[in-house]
Amino acid sequence: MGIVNVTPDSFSDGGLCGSTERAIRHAVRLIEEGADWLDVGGESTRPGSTSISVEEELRRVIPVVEAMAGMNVSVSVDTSKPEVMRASIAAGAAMINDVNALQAAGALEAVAAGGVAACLMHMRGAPHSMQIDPRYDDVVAEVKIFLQQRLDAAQAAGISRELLVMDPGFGFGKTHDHNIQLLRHLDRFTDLGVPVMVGLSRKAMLGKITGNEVSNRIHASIAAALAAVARGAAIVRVHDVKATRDALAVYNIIEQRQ
Ligand code: YH5
Repeated sequence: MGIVNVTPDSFSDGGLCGSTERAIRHAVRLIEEGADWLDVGGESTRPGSTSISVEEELRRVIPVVEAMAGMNVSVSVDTSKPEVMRASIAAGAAMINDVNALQAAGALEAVAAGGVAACLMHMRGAPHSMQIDPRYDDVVAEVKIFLQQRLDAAQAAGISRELLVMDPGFGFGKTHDHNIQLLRHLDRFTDLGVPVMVGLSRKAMLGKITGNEVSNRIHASIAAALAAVARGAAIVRVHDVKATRDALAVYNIIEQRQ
């Protein structure tokens, strides 16, 4: 799954024409690199970030989702807002990727009514404060219980289990050690019976290990993606689609999986 961020162009007048065009060009490139899915997001959920309005998020995301219709890719939309979920589904999205695991009022209903897939991610706290001293007794067990509860809630709301994906949420309210524990023990999530997705690409934990800035984390990201797939991850959400595909092609042949 290739990442398509739609955030305002800091070089232009703050209008969205430039950033829409840039996002669409980037999406086309990721399709050419072999992405099966594109994850389109208009709101930054990086640590410390603050939220944007529904109207602003719709203005950023919907033109890009519409442009992807008819291209050879499935579209996921990274949002926590039910209004954005509904509009994205109407525009052709096949999955809602929610870092808030459909906990907003009306979110479960929006996905259920749309009949699309959903990725439920674990986050402790909210983006503006989640990295302030996160604590767990047993991070793997606690994240797993949360995801189990959200899967049950989604099913109870009428979303078929076949349409659900889960994600432990690397970097979302976790220390470096929590992130390492989650990746090391990722195989413990597979018995919940839904595909596991991971987002490790270019994240701070890779910077901490290698000492590299975000612009130079591609090799570390590949290593993390392979480690996740080796432990049962079915979907890897990445910036560098071609490099990840090449690495997985080699890995999968060795593991006799293709
Ligand atoms: C995720 O893990 N992450 S947005 C900080 C970085 C690099 C990347 C430079 N949406 C996930 O990608 N959805 C995001 O440091 C996500 N899983 C799912 N399902 C954060 C992001 C990033 C943040």
